[in-house]
Amino acid sequence: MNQPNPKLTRTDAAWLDAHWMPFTGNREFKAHPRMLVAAEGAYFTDADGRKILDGLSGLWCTGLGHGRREIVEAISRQAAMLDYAPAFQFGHPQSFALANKLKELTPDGLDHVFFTCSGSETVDTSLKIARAYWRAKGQGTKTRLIGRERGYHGVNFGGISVGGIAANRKIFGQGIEADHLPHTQLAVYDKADAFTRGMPTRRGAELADDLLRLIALHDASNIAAVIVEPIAGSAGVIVPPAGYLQRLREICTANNILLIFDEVITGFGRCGAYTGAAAFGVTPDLLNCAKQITNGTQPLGAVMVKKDIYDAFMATGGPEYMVELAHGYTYSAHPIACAAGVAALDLLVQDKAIDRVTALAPHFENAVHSLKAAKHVTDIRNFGLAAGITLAPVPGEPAKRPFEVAMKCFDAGVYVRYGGDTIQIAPPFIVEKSEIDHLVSVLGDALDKTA
Ligand code: PXG
Ligand code: PLP
Repeated sequence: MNQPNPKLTRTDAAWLDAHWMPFTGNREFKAHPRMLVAAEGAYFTDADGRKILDGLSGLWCTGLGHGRREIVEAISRQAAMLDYAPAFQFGHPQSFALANKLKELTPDGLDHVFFTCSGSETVDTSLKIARAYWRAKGQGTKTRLIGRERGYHGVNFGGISVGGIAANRKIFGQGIEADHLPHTQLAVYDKADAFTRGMPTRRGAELADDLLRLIALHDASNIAAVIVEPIAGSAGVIVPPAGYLQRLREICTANNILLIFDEVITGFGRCGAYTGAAAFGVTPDLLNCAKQITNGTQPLGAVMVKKDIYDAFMATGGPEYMVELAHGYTYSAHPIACAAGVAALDLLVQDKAIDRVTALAPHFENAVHSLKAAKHVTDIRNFGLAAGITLAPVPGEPAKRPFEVAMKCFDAGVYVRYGGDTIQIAPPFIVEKSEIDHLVSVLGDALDKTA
């Protein structure tokens, strides 16, 4: 394995302060740096040479494990062959190969792919396409966007407007015109729904009917799209109640409203299917993905749209030399990112990763639900290889306990993610049952040792 450059592993405060780190307690981190210097398979290596089990697949993006040779080689070959090509008005073969691969692996009908460089850009791109689509169809009043409480749609202005995590919205001023469906974290409404395994079946589909209230309030002639994550990931793995997504689909179709699935986390394996759409049997009009496409090795996202949407732009775009959609990024369909995507999706298929997630899911479910009796735990939700564990809050400091638990896990050689009042786990698809057991046992100890 490559050795880290000791000159770059300085941890003195003056050196660390130059980087304002994202979604990080900078003061805490810089006092107690957790420096990762290498990774292979299901493990990181930290600056002290310790092996750390990767319990969240990076940030939900490295399901095939780290350092996969085929992806590394594809990246290096592409960097040597064509490091960059202008994204506007020119093409290169990798983007077309990747678009066709995405089309193959996702539900029928999502036939056209617009590339971006992240999940957040993907979300804002999808919202812009939705508005522009209605305009192209002569229905330019359809501009309002409907998200959902507890939804995470990245951090750009469109994404935080439809997003439903209060802390990510409140400090940034007013966003674009949006409204929100109620969240589907059932145990928050009724404790009897805590510790539901997999998809809730007792109730919850009726929460989709709130869309009818929003339509009555704003009128469908003013609404462009509804955007939801099939499973809300960041908010703590909130699994859709049985029938809920079907109901949203029916109401959107009946009222001429586009349905966007934000599959940045659920796409390409996490649910034991290539998409959440496939796992739950509901096809959206636009499907957003990112993260797992490249196995986390290169920043890349994609909006997939139905033929009717693409065709509407082609039909109304004016003379053929004219741009049909005034949107795109310098790095849209970056050749190295696309090469990584092609290699990673090939591996996903070759590894039979979907079968592996499906086979591991029952073991994972039993393991995480064994924490029901652990200290502080008030709810556990799971699906595929993802789980969210809600902890009783320290009064006034809901994020404190999850932080402390995650740090204790890290000290014990296991990385789990904490956000709000939850701990999230999402091990790589290549994980062994014994590693799942180890992860859960370390987490259980950390919970017990936390005040
Ligand atoms: N949509 C969804 C559904 C996401 O989960 C984004 C958009 C934004 O993607 P980018 O690439 O701009 O970060 C996400 C990202 C966590 C966690 O710990 C989740 C995300 C990112 C980082 C951490 O839950 N989701
Ligand atoms: N800001 C300026 C001044 C630019 O010139 C550009 C792109 O040319 C951007 C922002 C957008 O950058 P990107 O295309 O990487 O999103």
